Amino acid sequence: MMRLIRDRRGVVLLLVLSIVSLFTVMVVNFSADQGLDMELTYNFRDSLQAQYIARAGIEAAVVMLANDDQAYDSEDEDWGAFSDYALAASAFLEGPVFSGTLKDECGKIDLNGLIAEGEQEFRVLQLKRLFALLEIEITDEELDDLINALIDWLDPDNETTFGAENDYYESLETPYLCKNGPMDTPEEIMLVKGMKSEYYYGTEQYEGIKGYVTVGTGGKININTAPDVVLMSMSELIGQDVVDSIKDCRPFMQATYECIQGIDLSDTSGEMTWIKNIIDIKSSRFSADIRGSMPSGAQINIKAVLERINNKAQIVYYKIY
Ligand SMILES: [Ca+2]
Ligand SMILES: [Ca+2]
Repeated sequence: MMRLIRDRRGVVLLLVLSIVSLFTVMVVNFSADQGLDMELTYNFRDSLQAQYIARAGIEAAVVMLANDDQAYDSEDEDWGAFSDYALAASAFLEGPVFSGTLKDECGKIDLNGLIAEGEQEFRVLQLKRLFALLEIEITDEELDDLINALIDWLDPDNETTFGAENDYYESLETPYLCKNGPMDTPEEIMLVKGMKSEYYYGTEQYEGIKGYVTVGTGGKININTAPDVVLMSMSELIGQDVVDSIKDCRPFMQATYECIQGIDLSDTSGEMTWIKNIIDIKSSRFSADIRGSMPSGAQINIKAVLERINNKAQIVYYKIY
């Protein structure tokens, strides 16, 4: 127990050090120049400071991931309790606060995987099952058309049989080019022919795919963090009983799955080989959603996607909102 407490203190200290170094850079002194509206200056200063403190929170997440045990990734690790550590670390800042969450992206379906060689058949079925599990209101024909258009959006060529390529996108009222490459963010799917915002964001009747899809993970699914519907989307053979068994076995600290009941992973069928190939216990991409707040009430949010390769974590992109 003492060991645990000391370890936790270590994490908090690590976060504090990483943010203080950034935070000190931002204590800009605005001199009260004649004719300057002081209130406006203070507002500007506060929102700038809030932005820096949010950015410092992102840096703290980067440091946390770099120091994490990379043999496996599970929400029972320190990064899964990022929000608690963020609050503890903020206590050292005497005024400014950063708060937010650090979440795994590798428990989601990588949309770019749809054109993975040799796996397309399984990945198309996986996406179809996701729509069905979420009970999204779309006909089989509409879903086929959407997936064909998505494949064309991703594949490098400009030829199509059932989907949509440049000819279609250039004919739109506001024309744009077909991507013909991997998507940079999952929201990009909104540009694809046949996609509707309710499929992504959901409605009052059903949940959209937003929380279950991602890009850039390489297509593996971390079964330590994957939500129920993502686990079930992998195969018809994975029902609620298998999902419950997987959750009972968590955390998987090694890539051995004997603990899972309800499916026979020693089976050599194509379906089971696909499942064995897609499941993983590690993550390489995470998303941090951090808010920086100043005592004056000024607040800035930053959402960042972080990538970790070997012992290095870095920001892939971030947006301020
Ligand atoms: Ca880990
Ligand atoms: Ca194409």
